[in-house]
Amino acid sequence: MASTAARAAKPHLHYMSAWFCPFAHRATLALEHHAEHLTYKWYEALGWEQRAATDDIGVSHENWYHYKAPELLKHNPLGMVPTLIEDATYSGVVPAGETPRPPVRESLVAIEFIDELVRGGDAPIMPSCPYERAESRVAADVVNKSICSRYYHVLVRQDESEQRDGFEKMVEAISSFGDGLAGGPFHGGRDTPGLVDYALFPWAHRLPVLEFYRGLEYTIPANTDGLRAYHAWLRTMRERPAVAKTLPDWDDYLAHIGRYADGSARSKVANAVRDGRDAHQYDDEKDDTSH
Ligand SMILES: N[C@@H](CCC(=O)N[C@@H](CS)C(=O)NCC(=O)O)C(=O)O
Repeated sequence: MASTAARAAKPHLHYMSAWFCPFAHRATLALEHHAEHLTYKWYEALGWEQRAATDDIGVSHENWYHYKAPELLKHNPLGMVPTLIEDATYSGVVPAGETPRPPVRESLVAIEFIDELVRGGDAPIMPSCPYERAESRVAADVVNKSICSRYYHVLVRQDESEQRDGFEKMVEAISSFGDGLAGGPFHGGRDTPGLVDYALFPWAHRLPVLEFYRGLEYTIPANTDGLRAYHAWLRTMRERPAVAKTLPDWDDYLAHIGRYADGSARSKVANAVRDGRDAHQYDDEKDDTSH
């Protein structure tokens, strides 16, 4: 009985993350959103090293993951962050009669999982209505494919016309997201951030990277109602204390993402985009960086 009670207490998670990773940032936002209702331990689980170029990519080097934390690989052999592991499973002290629980992976799933784990806490991330939940999931998927994936397209593809085309399509999608704020402050007209806001924010925050690496003509414009609403949303999101504390150091991030901007990064996402696919179309085997 005592051990069952321990599992039901305030959840404690082991969080495989990486400071630069916008996918992991989604999980961090959800964890901080519900920080009063759970605790977590952060593991910096990925590291990069420079190697000689294997393709003609215009630079003499490539950047590969040389390090994946043993804890990450033990619990998620795919070696992807974010990965969340429950405390009992991580420590191997699973209550008698119970079984270890599977790791939680995939950033959009992680947001929903964290919300469910604390039963929505004081301000649920997911709507209570099943129809609205379904709609949120579809909207988050649209944001992921039409905005987040295009960030990698503009960075990793080295052909200027491809970069421009990806950027223009991304701006259209951002304008649609702004329309979906429906008067705001958050997606769907909500008072507190939900799945779609957290799905997009890590990339929205990072988009000024494009101005730095591609030029001022890659600034997100404010020439439609939707885009103006988007900019207001972004300011509101950044000002929330639970969001502000999750932001990576900007100079460090700029240096990190330079690997994507010169096409030299070799991650699953970067490999897919180098190969001409969208970032969300990476293949866990074909694009794996460990071989
Ligand atoms: N679809 C995954 C993508 C996560 C992802 O690409 N994470 C990167 C770090 S930003 C990673 O773990 N890469 C390891 C690799 O490519 O081997 C999600 O949404 O969680």
